[in-house]
Amino acid sequence: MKKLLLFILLTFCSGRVIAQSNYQPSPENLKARQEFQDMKFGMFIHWGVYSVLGDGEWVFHNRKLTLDEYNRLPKFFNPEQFDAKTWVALAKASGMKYITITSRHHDGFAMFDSKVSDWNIVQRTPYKKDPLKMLADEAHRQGIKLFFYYSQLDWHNPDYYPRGATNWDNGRPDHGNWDAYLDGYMDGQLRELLTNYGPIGGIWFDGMWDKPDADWHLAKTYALIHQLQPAALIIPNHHQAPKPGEDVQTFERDLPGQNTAGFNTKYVSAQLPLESCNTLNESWGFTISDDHYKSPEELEEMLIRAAGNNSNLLLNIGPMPNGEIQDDFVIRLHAVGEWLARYGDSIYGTRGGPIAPADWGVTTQKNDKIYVHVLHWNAKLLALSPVSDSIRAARLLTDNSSVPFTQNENGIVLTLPEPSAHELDRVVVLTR
Ligand code: FHN
Repeated sequence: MKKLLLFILLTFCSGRVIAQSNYQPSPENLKARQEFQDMKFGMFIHWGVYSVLGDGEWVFHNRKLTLDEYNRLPKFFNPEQFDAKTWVALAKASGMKYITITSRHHDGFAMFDSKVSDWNIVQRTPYKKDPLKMLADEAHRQGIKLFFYYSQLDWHNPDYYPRGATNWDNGRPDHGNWDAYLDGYMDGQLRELLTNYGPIGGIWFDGMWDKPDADWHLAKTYALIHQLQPAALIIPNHHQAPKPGEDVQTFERDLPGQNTAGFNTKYVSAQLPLESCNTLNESWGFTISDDHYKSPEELEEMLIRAAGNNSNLLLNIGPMPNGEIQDDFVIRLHAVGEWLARYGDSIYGTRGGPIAPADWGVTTQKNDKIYVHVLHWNAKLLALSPVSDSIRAARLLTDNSSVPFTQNENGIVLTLPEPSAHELDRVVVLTR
């Protein structure tokens, strides 16, 4: 009897692993991918106990702190001003349709109520509450999707061993149980995130690049996620071409295929939804001295160019240790939200357009419309490469006024109106 049970168990488990390597996304998952692409704009939030030091999320590593030193930090982390309602409302007012928040970063500190270890906000901080639960409830209430960032890299857990490229001597022993780290600790926490917070958008992984050659038990972890929530999307920031079981390809500080950051792959999936993440200033986690804020126009152009490259934009802010989001972020995000209230039709629900992105601008498309986003073009005439459909009308998005055009086998020529004062993006809507 025992043997039979073991046989059934092994067949079931190995079947799951094989099923993941021949991954066929479920209908719910395919629907979620479409919805993900339609959303176009998300809020990335890096928030952890490191914010107390105001020096970014890598401070543990960058200052080569010891475990004993870093263990003191949670005691100072008491974000009494945190208000989930305000955060979600800000995302909405900014025109963002989803939020991706760090459930834990490379310091391994769980910003949620985890029973897997006591290295978490409920047990180690005076705050004692679970902000991710409050955020998840509020996101469900306000109708915004919530994704959890999860760092596979861990600078705190001794079982993250052998250690990777970012290793330093912080007082951990020179031994550890890698399998226990992955199967017990990490999968245990993922199970918590996928069962205690209602339906979530997905898991955004980061940190595999620390040990690119290690066996990360991906098939097992990915199968667990898809089994617990079939619609949850797996979004890995491993900087490589997508692997079986992954649902979205993400790029860090780069548009798809443009490896200006130096660590992204140039491979762009033709099947998976695409996402590009970037920062509002230059930092991910709260950095007190970073005032290099991008202007609303720069942020809008980033979003427009992402959409023109068939990608979402996930724009990051790093809240303060008291739980507030600084005004410098709020003001700029509101401005982007106002721009989207006017121009959102040319962004939401679109896919990359039929004309290749160029310095002058990009195109997006939805149903019978092609949106020509003219960003940098001073001349009256703009020549576009040929498209397969014949164009019936060309109008300005903002006032519906007609835009003169000609079309032949060599392409389309638009006679552009003068931009109105401070207009970043002249959007010409072509109807086919
Ligand atoms: O090391 C992290 C970094 O802190 C931040 O989380 C970014 C976000 O994409 N990802 C990592 C670097 O690839």
